[in-house]
Amino acid sequence: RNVPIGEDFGNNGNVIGGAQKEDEADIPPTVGKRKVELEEDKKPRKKAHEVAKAKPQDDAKKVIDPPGNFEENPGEMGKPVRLPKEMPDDMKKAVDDGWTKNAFNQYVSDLVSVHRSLPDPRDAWCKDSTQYLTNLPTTDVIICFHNEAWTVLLRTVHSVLDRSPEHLIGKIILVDDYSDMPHLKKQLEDYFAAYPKVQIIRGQKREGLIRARILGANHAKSAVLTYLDSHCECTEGWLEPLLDRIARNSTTVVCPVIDVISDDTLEYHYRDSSGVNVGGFDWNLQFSWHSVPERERKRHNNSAEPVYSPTMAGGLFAIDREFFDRLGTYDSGFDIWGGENLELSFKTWMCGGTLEIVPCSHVGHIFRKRSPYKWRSGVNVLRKNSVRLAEVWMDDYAQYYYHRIGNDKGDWGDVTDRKKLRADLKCKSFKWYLDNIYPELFIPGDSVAHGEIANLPTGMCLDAKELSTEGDDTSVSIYECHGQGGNQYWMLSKTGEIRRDDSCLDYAGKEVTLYPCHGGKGNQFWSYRANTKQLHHGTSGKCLAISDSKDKLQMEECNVSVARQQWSMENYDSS
Ligand code: UD2
Ligand code: MN
Repeated sequence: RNVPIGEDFGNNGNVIGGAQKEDEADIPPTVGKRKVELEEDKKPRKKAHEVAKAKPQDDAKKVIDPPGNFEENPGEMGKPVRLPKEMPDDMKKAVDDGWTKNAFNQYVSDLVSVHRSLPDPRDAWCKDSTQYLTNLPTTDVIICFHNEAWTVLLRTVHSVLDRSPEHLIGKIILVDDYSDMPHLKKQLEDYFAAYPKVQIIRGQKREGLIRARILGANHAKSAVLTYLDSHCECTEGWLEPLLDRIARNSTTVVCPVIDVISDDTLEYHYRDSSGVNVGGFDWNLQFSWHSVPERERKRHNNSAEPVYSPTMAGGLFAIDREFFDRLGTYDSGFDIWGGENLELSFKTWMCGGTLEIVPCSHVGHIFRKRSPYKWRSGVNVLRKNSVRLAEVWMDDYAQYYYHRIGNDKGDWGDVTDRKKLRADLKCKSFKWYLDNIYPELFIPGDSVAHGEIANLPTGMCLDAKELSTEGDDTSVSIYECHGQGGNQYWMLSKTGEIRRDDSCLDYAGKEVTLYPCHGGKGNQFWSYRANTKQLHHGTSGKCLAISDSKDKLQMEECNVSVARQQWSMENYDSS
């Protein structure tokens, strides 16, 4: 129950790392394509040789058109493509297959031009090109993929070619992380033969995205490396504001604003710069989004200026190639997926760089609700990566993550080299990072108690899933104490909140729920009386108790002699 891979990780904001693994049998061959990709009359900056190349040969076996008078050029200007509710059986099957294979609506993607137009999401201020240096460095764009859908991958590459100044792109390096989908074999080389900037590199075995990115970097020659996921779309003017920051200071690592491309309709959603978020993380070492903190807002006159971000989401960023090398690129002991974004974020800040989100640069990404590809059977990959991260970079603060995973660290391999890297670079402490770069993060050691909240007579513990984006399951229940942290990990703050990261135990008169912490006490205010072991609730004056049937929580009149109101708090420190 403590968030193993395979469960929904439940994140704030967009689903990043909200994916769950699927360890299924081999992916069936692709079906269901149609001719719309060929009808390219609307694409921006079209070059003659780019036309009529988009159709994957072996996918063309079975062409299923949507019925009736379906839109002519669906998805242009980032508009949503909505399939009819009633679909013929073969079409419905093709749609379902697309979802199964990709965890997004591949059928819809196949209807949309790989050169489709997008809205321009930039603030007016960003379009004044005189603010960017004229002599910008060249970048190689590295795109790693494992079993990506054909039209989605092509659209990613074309959005780079179509919407970047040609002289700023050195190469586009496609790193195939051992895909087995047929359209990603020779057909890919054939297609990109007409595009001299595009280079394809094949891994000899499944490496995972981290080692695939290192492989890509090893083939890069340009001064700057820009990484993108294989299901992105770059918007007009995305590149210059990123390169400008690096040209001014080569230790600045930059991320675009990541706009949301709907997994279902492929609609392109964006917000103006007042809606920009920065990256954080929680003690489960999961990435999370937050609004720009006040202290950071104050540094700027204009909300479109680059903002400091404690962490990056991971997939979309640009970095000076030499600085990346100096930081030891990524830890090559990380497998498949996850944690590398925090590793790069922590060391960027701790080892002399800065990490920024650049609101003038927008790139869209298809956020998926689950991970469609195979991970590694029998290994908790994410935990292994996170333990390596914690061992090397987090000093004493690693204990909070370990507590959260029931101190079950598994086998994380050898990190001697990574520790040496950190020592050689004379990087600052994790405490420095928290104090200066991420002071908003709630530290378990600053709380009155952290760990389990157990009902003494029954051995049952307060238990709740992470608050999910959809806000579906916010109820708090009880479950036998398991000592594994996870869903039974709580922090009692000095201000009387019972927290799980940014969620708080909340009672508004009905159920006890998890709700985003608001800092206003009220329904989220609890006081623990160590002598009577009761948990008093602020506004209601009631006490937290376990029902007589011992299967749920209830709030009731406080009574010191009632055992079901007695709780013990792990790591309780009344001073
Ligand atoms: C987010 C990041 C992703 C990465 C990940 C944590 C964004 C928008 N996305 O998850 O880039 O940092 O967090 O590790 O910030 N891939 C491979 N080999 C594999 C698995 C994946 O090449 O074994 C490719 C995959 O095709 C994709 C990229 O790596 O292009 C990222 O994978 P994802 O899209 O499943 O990750 P995502 O967006 O959920
Ligand atoms: Mn992705």
